[in-house]
Amino acid sequence: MNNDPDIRSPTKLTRTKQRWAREGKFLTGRVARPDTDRLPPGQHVVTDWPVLDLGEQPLVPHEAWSLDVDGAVENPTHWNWAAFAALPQTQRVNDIHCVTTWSRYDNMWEGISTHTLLDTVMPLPAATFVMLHSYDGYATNVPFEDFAAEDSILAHSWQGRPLTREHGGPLRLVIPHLYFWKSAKWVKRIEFMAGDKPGYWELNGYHDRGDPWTEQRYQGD
Ligand SMILES: Nc1nc2c(c(=O)[nH]1)N[C@H]1C(S)=C(S)[C@@H](COP(=O)(O)O)O[C@H]1N2
Ligand SMILES: [Mo]
Repeated sequence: MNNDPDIRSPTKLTRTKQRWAREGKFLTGRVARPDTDRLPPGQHVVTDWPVLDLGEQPLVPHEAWSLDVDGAVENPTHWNWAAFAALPQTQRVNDIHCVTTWSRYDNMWEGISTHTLLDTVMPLPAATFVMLHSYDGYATNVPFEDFAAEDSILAHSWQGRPLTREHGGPLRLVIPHLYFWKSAKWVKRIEFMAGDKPGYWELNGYHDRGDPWTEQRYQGD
């Protein structure tokens, strides 16, 4: 007979792991939770706004800009800037967390909520993941639920001013509850997928989902 409690009682082990997950007992061993803490484990606050990308910052004037939304949707849609900017506008204020350990509080975004986009393109039930494609060749994948989350926004403005080119203007995605590499700058195409596929950083060692609260920094975390 095996008296190892973990083997004898797998449900107890599972419960313990779930409790650790709830309490945020992860890589750093620090406890941080989104409902009681503001800073995820291993992060520090900055007041400037660092620029991170692959080194190419595409210049996309409004006249040359367009957005295609396709894949597993009922209503594939192509927008030019005027049509996209005419969609209902929303604001979000949130904190962003980069995997390189900086976090920036109280960013005010203005743009189109992902809900508004979803209302138009009507994703099929098969659409479980979303790939963001950008003008610089960057791509990143996110689960459908994260893309559709209440805090996600396709932003054209930050702190009341148009998003600068270096930060992804004319339009970037912001999914504040995931590490910032998921927030694609210079978005040009949004592809709804019937399964998961890695994007640029996900192919290069980063975690597939990237939840800062559980320190999903790298593959295997
Ligand atoms: N198109 C595109 N989007 C991108 C990137 C990129 O290289 N290209 N880098 C990502 C990474 S790693 C981070 S941390 C954030 C940085 O955004 P910022 O430069 O506005 O701070 O953008 C993300 N979105
Ligand atoms: Mo990043």
